[in-house]
Amino acid sequence: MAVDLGQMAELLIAGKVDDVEKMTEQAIDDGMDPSDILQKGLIAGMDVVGQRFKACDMFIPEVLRSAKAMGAGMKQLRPKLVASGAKMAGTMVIGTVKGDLHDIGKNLVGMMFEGAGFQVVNLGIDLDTQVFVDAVKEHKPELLGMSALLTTTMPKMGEVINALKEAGVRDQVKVMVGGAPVTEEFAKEIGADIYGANAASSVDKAKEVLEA
Ligand code: B1M
Repeated sequence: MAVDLGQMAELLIAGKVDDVEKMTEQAIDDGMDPSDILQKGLIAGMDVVGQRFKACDMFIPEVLRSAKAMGAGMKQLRPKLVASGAKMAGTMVIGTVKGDLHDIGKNLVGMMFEGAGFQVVNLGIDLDTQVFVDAVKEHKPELLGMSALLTTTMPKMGEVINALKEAGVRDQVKVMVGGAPVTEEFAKEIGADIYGANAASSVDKAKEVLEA
């Protein structure tokens, strides 16, 4: 019987880590489209978690279980999502800015870029401005990606861009910013090159800018 992605979303909401992992594995074995599993199963569940969290209908420990379930599913999906990336399209350094611990979306974006053939250096979360600058100097990436999920941490992205200028490396790298509260307008305001609304469209936009 085909895996029910609606049920997968419900299990994610309920924080059933092992069940979500097994179901994702089953869906992959059944030959389901990895992007359907991601969108209609995992992300659909996480959207509901977000709504309930906002409505104070779910609390941090429960949200963390759901996030863990999402991570377990993504671990299974990862090889499928990156499999299509045959040739190296360039290097991308990505991280979540200082004060921000959210990493699910950032990791997803990183996976999509791996899938598109980029070598991805994932720096992690809660990163000092200088860590981004040092990583640009060390890895000399074509692309620097920053993620922020909080309105309070978004300004850190502008600080990193300014620090890249001060370090004399701003012209060597295209900067992409994204995350739920980030907008195209904000990206322009802080001088980013690319605004990424979601993982899939970010890859297309970045390729357009890098190939221009
Ligand atoms: Co947090 N949290 N959280 N949280 N959390 C949000 C973001 C919030 C919107 C929830 C809400 O109130 N509705 C709200 C922010 C409000 C605001 O600032 N406007 C919020 C809050 C308030 C908080 C705390 C302050 C709560 C508290 O302690 N009182 C706290 C802050 C901790 C901190 O960071 N310092 C907190 C903590 C947490 C947990 C630790 C419990 C957990 C994070 C676990 C983890 O990441 N490992 C958590 C979670 C899970 C969420 C929600 C529910 C889900 C986020 C998520 O993973 N979404 C979130 C509500 C929501 O967004 N619906 C919420 C799924 C993911 C695939 O989507 O991350 O948006 P997203 O990524 C997308 C796009 O945004 C884009 O592509 C991705 C894929 O399509 N994208 C990029 C993201 N980064 C990109 C980078 C790019 C390009 C595109 O280029 C580089």
